[in-house]
Amino acid sequence: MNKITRRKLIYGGAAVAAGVGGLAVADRLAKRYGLIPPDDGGVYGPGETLTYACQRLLTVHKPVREFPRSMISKDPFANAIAKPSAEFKQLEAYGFRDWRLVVDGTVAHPLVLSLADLKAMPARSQITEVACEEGWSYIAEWIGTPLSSVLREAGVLPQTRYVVYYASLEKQAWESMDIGDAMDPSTLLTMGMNDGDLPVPFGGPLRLRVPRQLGYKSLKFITHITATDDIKKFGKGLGSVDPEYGYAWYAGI
Ligand SMILES: Nc1nc2c(c(=O)[nH]1)N[C@H]1C(S)=C(S)[C@@H](COP(=O)(O)O)O[C@H]1N2
Ligand SMILES: [Mo]
Repeated sequence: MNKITRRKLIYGGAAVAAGVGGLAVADRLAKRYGLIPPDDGGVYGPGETLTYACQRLLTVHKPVREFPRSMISKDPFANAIAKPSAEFKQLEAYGFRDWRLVVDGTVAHPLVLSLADLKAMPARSQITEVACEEGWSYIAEWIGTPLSSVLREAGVLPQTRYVVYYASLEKQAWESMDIGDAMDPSTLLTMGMNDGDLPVPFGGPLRLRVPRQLGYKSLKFITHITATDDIKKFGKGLGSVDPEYGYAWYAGI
């Protein structure tokens, strides 16, 4: 039988059944500090609340782990992607000239940005690790602009609690993070990797790198970012599809 992976579960539509006992202490701690993740409710809820609350309490001021240039992986592994759509191939054929990123939701000025617009924003590069929940990882340099600079440019409103991001050019996928992670300087909208343009297999033209969490939060082919005060309005209200399959919404590393 084939190994069951997160990818097969999430993109293959299989159901998962499991039971986890209640962790009442975590629940009390989390409630006291207001650290309830959107996937608090289900069978994994108490565990997810414990993870999120502990990470938040212990690592809130800890910067992301960065690596020396000498540790950049010689042969980074690009995980399989679905067949790009005809729309994507068309955009690629024109060097992504007509590609756009939409930024909307709880912002004062919704934005429609081209790659040139994004490249004109404050640049940052960092050497961080992509760690897949399946156990492998690699280190690369990522070049882009902090998500925070785009959110500030859009005039993100004070009621914003989460940022939802969508990939649509390869498969329909979405993820979200809390406003704290969204404003963290390590959360980058990347257009470059290891001194070149971000290659398509690694998510080019635009990938959201979330190096403080597992690889699955770093969605490739980002086309839409929505700020929100109410994560329950999205999908099944769990913050992403991950919790529907038993994977944490907050996947801190
Ligand atoms: N659009 C899109 N983004 C994605 C995925 C995907 O299949 N499609 N896979 C995720 C998973 S599970 C991991 S571990 C990382 C892998 O990143 P890599 O291909 O650079 O190794 O990308 C994430 N982002
Ligand atoms: Mo992964």
